[in-house]
Amino acid sequence: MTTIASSTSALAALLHAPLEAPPALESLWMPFTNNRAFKQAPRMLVSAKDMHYTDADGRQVLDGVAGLWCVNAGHCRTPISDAIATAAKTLDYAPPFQMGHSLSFALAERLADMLPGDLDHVFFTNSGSEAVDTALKIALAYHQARGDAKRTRFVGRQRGYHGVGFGGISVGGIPTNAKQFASQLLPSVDHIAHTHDLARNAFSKGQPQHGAELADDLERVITERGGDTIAAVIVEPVAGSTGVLIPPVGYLDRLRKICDAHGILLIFDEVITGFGRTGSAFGATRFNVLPDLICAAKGLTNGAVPMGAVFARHTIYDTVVNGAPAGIELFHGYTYSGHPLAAAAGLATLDLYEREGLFQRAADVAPAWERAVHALRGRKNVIDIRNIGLVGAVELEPREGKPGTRAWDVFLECFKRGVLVRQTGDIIALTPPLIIEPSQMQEIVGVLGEAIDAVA
Ligand code: PXG
Repeated sequence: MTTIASSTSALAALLHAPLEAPPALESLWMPFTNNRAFKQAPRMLVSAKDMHYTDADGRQVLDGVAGLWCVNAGHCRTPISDAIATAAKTLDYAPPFQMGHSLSFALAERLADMLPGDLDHVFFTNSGSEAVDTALKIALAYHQARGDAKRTRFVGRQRGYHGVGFGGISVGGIPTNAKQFASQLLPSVDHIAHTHDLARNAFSKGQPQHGAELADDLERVITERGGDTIAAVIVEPVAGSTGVLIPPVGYLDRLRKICDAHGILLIFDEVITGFGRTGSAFGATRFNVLPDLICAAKGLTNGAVPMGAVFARHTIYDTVVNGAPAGIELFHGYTYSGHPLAAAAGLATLDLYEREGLFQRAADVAPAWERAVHALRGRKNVIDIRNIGLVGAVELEPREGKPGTRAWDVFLECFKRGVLVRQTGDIIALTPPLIIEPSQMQEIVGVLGEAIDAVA
């Protein structure tokens, strides 16, 4: 039976449906989820405010992961909700092709003002995955516009996550994400070594000391393929999804230098590192390395409306757009590029970040965060702890023959005890909203410690 939930009260009733009368779960095909297990034992959220979710049992759950690395200013912030409501009532939708509206232009200008160096043009998408595929296309278009069309290859990195488009899974370095689709990946992609090195860097605080030389793996690909065939290298400044891999001191600078020496564009995928996560506006500003293109999403709208973006250096826009013959310069775009609700959310979000000084706040509380997460050192099965800005990760010894199951059980234990964390492999990732209080850091780490102890 289908219930049409369209009135505000019907929507509210659905959201708050107690577990005794849950909606039927079968029809929804859930993303990146074990559907069968979830539908046997669902974990349903009904509302959120600031640092907490409320679940279907009415329990308060402390959000240790900012939703999914996106709710940087905390949940249901009134200025953002109000901005979205105003846009929805004033300009619900405007076509982005050959038409404009002031919100998307204003947001682009605002972003250009806060971006480092000459990154000063913004192309809007609706997700991080779309931002990645857009950046790859812009890289190809740029070289073509320069009359260097033989630069068609891309280089990604092992353990990179760049979303789920065909471009993103091709440059990404997660074999399980590509396996089902291996027959149709992009044809000209190489991967350089990742930087995770527990033998040398276990329990590093902030950037690990060892591993700058791993950037030289790019030289291997250049020797093999020819530097003049490579369009772009794409990396996350801090790899998030594969378990918080923090760049060794000097690594990103070295990557930049090698790219410069060979005319290769450097793309930073900042979908998680953007908007304050590392204690600075972007990873590029935190690590003081200027990429040619930045992919963003998540914190751009505080997660409240889907939106992604690519930020481009001046010369890239200038070459592709001003160098083109009259007519459309880039054959790319989305029906919802710069959607009014998303742009309104973005403007309100950037205001809130600025008004509350949240990027600086993340930097200010980072030492307390570091102390809190590293206090878990010495617990059973903990083989590494690492942190940067308001990101933390606790890596566990995998169970023999059952990788990932130990951290999964820890995730479940934490949720049972009222804290939401994120599991990836045998790593627990922590990325709380930037408004977190010291007592809440203690609560997250305390519960995580109990959960680790409770799980064999
Ligand atoms: N790039 C990076 C670096 C990401 O982290 C994407 C691209 C794709 O964004 P969209 O909006 O298309 O999902 C992401 C997404 C996790 C987790 O648990 C992280 C992401 C998505 C799902 C789970 O770490 N990041």
